[in-house]
Amino acid sequence: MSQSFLPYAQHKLEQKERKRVFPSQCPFCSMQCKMQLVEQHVEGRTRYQTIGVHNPTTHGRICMKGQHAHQHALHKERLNHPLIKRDGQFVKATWQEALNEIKTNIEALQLAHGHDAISVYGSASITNEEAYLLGKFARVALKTKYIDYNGRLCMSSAATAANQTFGLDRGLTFPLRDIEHTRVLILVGTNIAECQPTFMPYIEEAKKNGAFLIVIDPRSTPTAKLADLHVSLKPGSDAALANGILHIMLHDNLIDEAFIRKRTSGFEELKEHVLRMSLSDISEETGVRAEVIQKIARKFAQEKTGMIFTARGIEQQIDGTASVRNFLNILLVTGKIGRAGCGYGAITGQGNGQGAREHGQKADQLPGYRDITNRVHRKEIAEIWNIDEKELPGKGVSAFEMFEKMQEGEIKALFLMCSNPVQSAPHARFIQQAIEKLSFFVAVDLFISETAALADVILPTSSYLEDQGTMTNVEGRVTLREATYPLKHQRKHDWQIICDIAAVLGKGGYFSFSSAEEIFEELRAATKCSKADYSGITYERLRKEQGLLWPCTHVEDPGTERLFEDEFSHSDSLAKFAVVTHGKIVAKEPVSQAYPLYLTTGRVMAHYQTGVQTRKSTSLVARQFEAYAELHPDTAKTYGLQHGELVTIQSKRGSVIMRCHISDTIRKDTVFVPFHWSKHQSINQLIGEQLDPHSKMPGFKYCPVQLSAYVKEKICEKS
Ligand SMILES: Nc1nc2c(c(=O)[nH]1)N[C@H]1C(S)=C(S)[C@@H](COP(=O)(O)OP(=O)(O)OC[C@H]3O[C@@H](n4cnc5c(=O)[nH]c(N)nc54)[C@H](O)[C@@H]3O)O[C@H]1N2
Ligand SMILES: Nc1nc2c(c(=O)[nH]1)N[C@H]1C(S)=C(S)[C@@H](COP(=O)(O)OP(=O)(O)OC[C@H]3O[C@@H](n4cnc5c(=O)[nH]c(N)nc54)[C@H](O)[C@@H]3O)O[C@H]1N2
Ligand code: SF4
Ligand SMILES: [Mo]
Repeated sequence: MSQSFLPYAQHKLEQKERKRVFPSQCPFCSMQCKMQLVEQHVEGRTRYQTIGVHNPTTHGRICMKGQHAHQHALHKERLNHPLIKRDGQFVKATWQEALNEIKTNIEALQLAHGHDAISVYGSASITNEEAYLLGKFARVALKTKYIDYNGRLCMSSAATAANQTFGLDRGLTFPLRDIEHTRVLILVGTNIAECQPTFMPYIEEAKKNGAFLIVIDPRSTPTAKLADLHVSLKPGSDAALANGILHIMLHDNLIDEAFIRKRTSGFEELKEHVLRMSLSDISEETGVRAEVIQKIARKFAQEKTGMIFTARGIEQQIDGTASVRNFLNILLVTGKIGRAGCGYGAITGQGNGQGAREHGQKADQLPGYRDITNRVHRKEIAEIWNIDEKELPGKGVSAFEMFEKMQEGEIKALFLMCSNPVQSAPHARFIQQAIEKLSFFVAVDLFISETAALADVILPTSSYLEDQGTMTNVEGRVTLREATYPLKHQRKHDWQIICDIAAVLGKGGYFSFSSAEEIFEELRAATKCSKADYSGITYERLRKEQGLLWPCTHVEDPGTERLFEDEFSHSDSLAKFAVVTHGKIVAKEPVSQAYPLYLTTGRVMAHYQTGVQTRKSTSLVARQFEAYAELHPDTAKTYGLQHGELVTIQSKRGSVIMRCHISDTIRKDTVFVPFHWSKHQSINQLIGEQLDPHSKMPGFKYCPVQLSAYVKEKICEKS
């Protein structure tokens, strides 16, 4: 019987039954927009629609990426079962076979070369529960010191700077709604309009209330277009610019002396240092006119309230930590932190960019921001994990340094969860070679990414639609991602995979969890009395209260919206000024005749990270299907390039080929390329291996390059 002949009531019932609604949160950025996937069967076809759901951070808004996220999660190329590589080809395997393969290889390698022969590389796109468990897995099941994660390439400079200046690292020191009440906003190297689109209404509201918006970026991005003052500085010159601003503030006495006296230390050294600087030198170094530097300083100092936001533009530099600290100096000299309408915001990037850096995935860290070299902290965690403190390994090395150890042969195996370093880490060719040298490599992913393709075993995991857990969003708000879409085929959650491997390695007793909530309960205990205290947070409270901002120390604690109102987190309660001698922090590769332009890299609205997910989405690919090089019209003219023509971009390490996108939105000395595409468009082939000495962040936003029109004959010559 065809549907149209069904009795009306039954017909309605079937229609209703055929509509299913699945709650989740977007798998992409740190806004963690709450959403629902609506699955509807209409006339024999299944239709999907993603709709926003009200919540205190994004109020039901979603952007184009969130709207189309299901397209990758439901894509036919999603991995359905474990794969094992045999004679260079992946073959379908059962979990038993895959787990046996892992057990045999790990045990043999550790027997021959010690525990540290195995490394773990994690992610800030997994849940808090999984980030916590991965850290425990490395230390308790594998007993290796080598664990780090992709957040090292993301927020490590901001985190290090905040720790050094304030003694604590929580992305935003205030709740988002405070933004509406500020008088002046400085955004440094952050393109919120494309990278956290549902954040923008907060800034728009502030502007409506009269706030003055300053955007510091070498490009006139959609964010910069909203600015009252767009400062198009030379890439990599943020530390110098901040010194210029400080120079004027101190020279003109535009400072909050009472705040400096009561709440900070190290001011005299800073004053002496910045007063010695010459504004004309700084203007030359930054490419920013002295009057503009003066305007920023005066505007920010003279308004009653102000906020500074940073993101990867200033942070992904080999002097990123010092550069951020210098902007924090500006907040401190003007006394603009710890009260309403004021503060610092490091805009987190990945969905769990905040939480995943708190619970032990970093080389030197134990849960709750505990220090793995601190005896007391080690004891506290050893007790929770029911092991002897002496069994805990020591400090490892940062993400890029782990690849160096693979290349050197010290690390023999890699367990990779939720990252694609062959495309996202600097000096991509080196990364690929380092991975190829491994004796054994396991990747856990949704797809066969560029990196997973090199693995010996790939394990199929669940997505944001299926995997429940907590995610700490841009605000520092811990949210509960409900996820009820059925787990299909042979896929398992990341946390189940960790538990299963621990079990075959004989450590199942430490990993006997049967739900994410059970892991969260252990995480609560493990973070109790730590800097990032989650002990007052429960799943029940998260459901009822729609998220809680940490620290949250007991079940009656409403959470902490604004930090540093009375004291900073250093033992003396004071914030620390830093003397930043720009230009002398590290020796950067200079632009030269051979490599005369600055390359800077970043993102476009429609794609996410290495593009493994968004390149599977037809709607997003339709908006942007390939990489491009953004060039100023005068630069294009110098190199004889037309809009849409192919250009070769070359650095000391490699070259890429892509189309020119000619636009006056960029400085004449700068080229911008997004990093979402692979192979000959993978821009990280060009980026250098130098790291920030404090945060170990690579310089993704600064690389001297040469351009040339791509000539087809070149191929012919070779062939
Ligand atoms: N659409 C989209 N959204 C995303 C992501 C994505 O991949 N796609 N990824 C998420 C993640 S993980 C992150 S970390 C965030 C990143 O968010 P953002 O940091 O905002 O994004 P980027 O494009 O990397 O860089 C920001 C800006 O820095 C500018 N910039 C480059 N060099 C310099 C410099 O030397 N100084 C200054 N002041 N600015 C400079 C660039 O022109 C760019 O506009 O976005 C998150 N959201
Ligand atoms: N040139 C340049 N390079 C950069 C940057 C830049 O601005 N410029 N930005 C850097 C920054 S900020 C970041 S954060 C990094 C990001 O770098 P990556 O972490 O390498 O990037 P992603 O594309 O997010 O990789 C995530 C992988 O995990 C898979 N995945 C998705 N969800 C899950 C899950 O739930 N579980 C598991 N197991 N797998 C999953 C995806 O399919 C994908 O293969 O890139 C950095 N690299
Ligand atoms: S990409 Fe970010 S802003 Fe867009 S829907 Fe997802 S979480 Fe929200
Ligand atoms: Mo990131």
